[in-house]
Amino acid sequence: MNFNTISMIGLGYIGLPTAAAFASRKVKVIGVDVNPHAVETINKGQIHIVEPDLDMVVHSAVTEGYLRATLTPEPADAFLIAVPTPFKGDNHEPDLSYIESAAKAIAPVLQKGNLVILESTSPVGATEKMATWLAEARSDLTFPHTHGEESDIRIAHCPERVLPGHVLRELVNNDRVIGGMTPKCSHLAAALYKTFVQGECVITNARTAEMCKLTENSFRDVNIAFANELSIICDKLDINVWELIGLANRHPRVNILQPGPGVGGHCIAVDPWFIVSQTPEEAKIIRTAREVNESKPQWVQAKIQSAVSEYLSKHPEKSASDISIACLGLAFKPNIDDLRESPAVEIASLLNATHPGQVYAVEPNIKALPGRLNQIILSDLEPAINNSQIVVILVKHSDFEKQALQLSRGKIIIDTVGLI
Ligand code: SAJ
Repeated sequence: MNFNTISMIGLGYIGLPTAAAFASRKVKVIGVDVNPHAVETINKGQIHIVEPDLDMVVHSAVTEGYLRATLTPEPADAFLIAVPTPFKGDNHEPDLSYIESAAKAIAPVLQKGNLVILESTSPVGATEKMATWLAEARSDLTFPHTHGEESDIRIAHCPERVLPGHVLRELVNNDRVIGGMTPKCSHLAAALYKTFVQGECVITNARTAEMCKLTENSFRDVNIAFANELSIICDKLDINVWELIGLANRHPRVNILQPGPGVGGHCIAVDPWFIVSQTPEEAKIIRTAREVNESKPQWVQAKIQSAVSEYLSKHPEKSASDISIACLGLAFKPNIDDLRESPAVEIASLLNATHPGQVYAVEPNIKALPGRLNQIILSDLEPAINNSQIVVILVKHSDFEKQALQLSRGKIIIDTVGLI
């Protein structure tokens, strides 16, 4: 089948680069988003998110007429859905309402022969659920969950697996897992991705593809939890964890990740819970890893509190309100502006609520602080460190690497990322 026009539903961190990748191969792409600001910005050939080189690719796709954004779905040969799947409630249950809304929005324009692909990270069974929502809205069409290979509409789950900051390169080069609801669905979806994917398009079924994405992020979470637990153990035993990991990693079959202030972002800090919420009795290591990583910010806060006490014991004439703290970095990982689920923001927020003295935050990639850091001053590196007695390094931004150590001489330093 020829894909003359494809429609991307959701023009965020994944949807927009994917739409641009298709458009750069001269496929007509209709991008759909509920956010009018995103639609307007894209139609001007600009972007509303931060991702290296994406601005150039979107600009040429729009000016050459291959990419257009709109608020309402229009007919196309294939629909790709890349909307958020956060969790709801206290039990970390996945919230599929964005997928449901997307399915209901495209249902009126679906035509016999169309392919629908779910790219959003999803709990196992979400693709089948999406098929039932589409079928409910279009009783005149047949779908794979009831009509198998004979269905009018083909459906597949093809999870995105790209690393923020390297999205354009990884979209093209990474292997792609293609989970069709039937083999024909898989083959059609693989043919579509071959438009721009140079990695291998590996075919499986929808449930395995859903679990594969959750497995990848849980694997990373478990491994980071191991490093974070080691850092707490080493702190207690007075061992430098960075040196220890460097030494252990010289073993040919050991490859320990890096400890940090916790795990952030909208993927690794979220996706493992989808496995835990579906199989709570069985997912023991995955749950514990989440708990270890989620508790790391409180551990860092306790370290800061001990540093305050240590300072006060040496300066009995002072009180905690005389002590200023500089927090270096707020983003969820180095050299990006994204604060979502950031452990650094959580630590700053704990200080905002509890520390009576001044707290400074240094985050070169943002222009304003989130509202919940209302007592904190956003500052440049040098004045923040000069004005503080305690320096807490929360993100390994390359901007900090040159100066942080020199400026921090004589201060109490809490280095959660091994910068120094
Ligand atoms: N982190 C550590 N120590 C490490 C590595 C990372 O503490 O050794 C922390 C980071 O600082 C950050 C968090 O983990 O707070 C997550 O960062 P990351 O770079 O590991 O991953 P993300 O969230 O940017 O992207 C992940 C990727 N998944 C995997 O590497 C298995 C990416 O390929 C996925 O596409 C993405 O999640 C997603 O969208 O699901």
